[in-house]
Amino acid sequence: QSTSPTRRGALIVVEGLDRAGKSSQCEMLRDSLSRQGHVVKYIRFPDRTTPIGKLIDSYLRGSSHQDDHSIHLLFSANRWEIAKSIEEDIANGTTVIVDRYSYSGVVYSAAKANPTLSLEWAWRPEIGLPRPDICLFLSISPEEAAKRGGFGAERYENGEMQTRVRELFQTIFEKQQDVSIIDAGKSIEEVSREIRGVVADCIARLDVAGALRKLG
Ligand code: ADP
Ligand code: 2DT
Ligand code: MG
Repeated sequence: QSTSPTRRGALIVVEGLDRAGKSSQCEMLRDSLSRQGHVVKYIRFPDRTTPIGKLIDSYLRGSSHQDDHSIHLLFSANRWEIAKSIEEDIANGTTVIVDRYSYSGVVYSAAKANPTLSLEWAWRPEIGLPRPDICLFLSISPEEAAKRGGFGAERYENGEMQTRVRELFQTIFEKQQDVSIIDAGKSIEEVSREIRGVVADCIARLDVAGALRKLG
């Protein structure tokens, strides 16, 4: 029987515009880490399966209306309701890959240009959530993303919103630590290779004795 303490998992977040390739890359990363023997979970926000997630889903599909602040707090609450299980998984050695997180949370809300919904206001409810060990920003212009298929029918899926979201992602990631900006305009295979390299470095540098940190 080994008596060495469990090596903690890594918290890996993937962010970017709609059609930047997040979900494709999360799946490829999950498969690649699994093949290397890691225990891996792939989750996404919003998690539309919970009661709060169902309110969010209805809002995104345009079936219900919400005040901008109210829906913002529901997106945040949807992370808080899953935060403890993420922390437990990480502590038990599972690496968790997260498709969208607090960064989408603040930029989509702030992109609405509501005078009382600034980036600073939007960030407050995120403080204290598990802090990613690495955030991969899949950087692509709205024009390049548009070439990957037309807009869907959901709220936010329009050119004007995507352009503002893109600008705000750039604003917040300039100041954020532990962010790796990936050129998402390259081929799926090239992007995947770059991500695997960044994640391997992150896992190698992980302070396995140290607990997961918190967003501040
Ligand atoms: P997201 O989750 O960011 O919205 P997806 O992974 O669902 O993006 O990809 C959106 C579409 O673009 C899919 O049809 C996918 O096959 C395609 N795609 C993803 N990455 C690339 C890439 N690097 N080059 C070209 N097409 C891509
Ligand atoms: P997808 O399920 O296609 O990724 O779209 N969003 C997401 C927010 O406005 N706030 C958040 O906190 C999160 C996680 C981005 C989900 C849409 O919801 C937006 C696109
Ligand atoms: Mg996706």
